[in-house]
Amino acid sequence: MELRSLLLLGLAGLSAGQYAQEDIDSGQVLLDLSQEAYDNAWARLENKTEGCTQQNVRIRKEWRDIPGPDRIDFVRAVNCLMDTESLNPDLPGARSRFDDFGVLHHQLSNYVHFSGSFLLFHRYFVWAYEEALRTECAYEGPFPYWNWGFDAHDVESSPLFDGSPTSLGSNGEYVPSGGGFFGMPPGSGGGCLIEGPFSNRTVNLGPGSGPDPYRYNPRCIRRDLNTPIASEWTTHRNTTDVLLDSTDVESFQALMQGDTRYPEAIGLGMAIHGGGHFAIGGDPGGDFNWSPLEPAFYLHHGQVDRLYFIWQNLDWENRQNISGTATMYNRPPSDELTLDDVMDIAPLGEPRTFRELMDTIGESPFCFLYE
Ligand SMILES: [Cu+2]
Repeated sequence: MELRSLLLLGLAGLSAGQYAQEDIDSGQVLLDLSQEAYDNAWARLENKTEGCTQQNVRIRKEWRDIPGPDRIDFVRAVNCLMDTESLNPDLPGARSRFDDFGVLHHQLSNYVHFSGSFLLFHRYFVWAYEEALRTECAYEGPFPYWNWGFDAHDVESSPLFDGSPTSLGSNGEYVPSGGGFFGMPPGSGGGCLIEGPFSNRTVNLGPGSGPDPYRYNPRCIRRDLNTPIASEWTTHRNTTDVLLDSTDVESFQALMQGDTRYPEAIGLGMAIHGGGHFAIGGDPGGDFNWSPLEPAFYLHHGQVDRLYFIWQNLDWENRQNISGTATMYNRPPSDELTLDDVMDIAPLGEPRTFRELMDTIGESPFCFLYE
């Protein structure tokens, strides 16, 4: 039987065994599942004439599928956000609208990771960043994500990090004995960005290990690209297995984050979510609280949200739930979140219920698809 017909057969019963390992490893199965999810979501927009429609829906794209001029304009818009006044005038280190995203992430870190809000908080957070780029800095191109598997065996050559004008800047300068997070091999950088976009910018807040997190602490952006981590945790196989092995949102978010409270996630180490973060590494990219101050954060979490989009839209009727409590690892213990609970991201956006955030084409507030 052909792959296509296998795909059309009961998606609820997907398992890795239905696919040839070489097609999983090459990224072909991931692309096929992505197309299937896109088609399903597109069909849900059929006959809609108001709100989010096939005419006005935005399509998010992989960085290398975005034309050079749009990539350059995206970098311009991020720089613009870094030059736009902060909404937190009372915090000495928050110098810009770009910094505000780091501040909110820092404030919520212990509630939006390894908790019931992980997927939807980050969906809303990345969208609010996209909105800021569009409304305050006139970005009009597609919003990008990073499909890690393309670069997992050579992150240094990634079009995201090759240092060209159409990248997000280069690796950091090599610093011997830098890196080595959690016993993993060190990265190939560790110092300040050498060249390209953002190599002239400063990080204003953090690091997480510092005394007062909101003090003004200007320093260069450091990056520590790490191919050993990427090739272990963010390959096409790693990514596709999460999609194929997750039967409900509880297992999906556990496998995505390597949540060791779940037997099936033990052995996944930092998993694809942590793997993408530490494949970039450095300061602030490798900082649990302040990672959004690294411009590549939003492309990494774009891919996290894309996988959530794919997984949801492969079986939309059954995949609109949340699972988990309001605190990280449920420490301290807190109530199970419900769809009627509110995600507050002030001052970056309106309070929204988790129910409103469930559908990327649900139109209040979202209207986007991933190709
Ligand atoms: Cu986060």
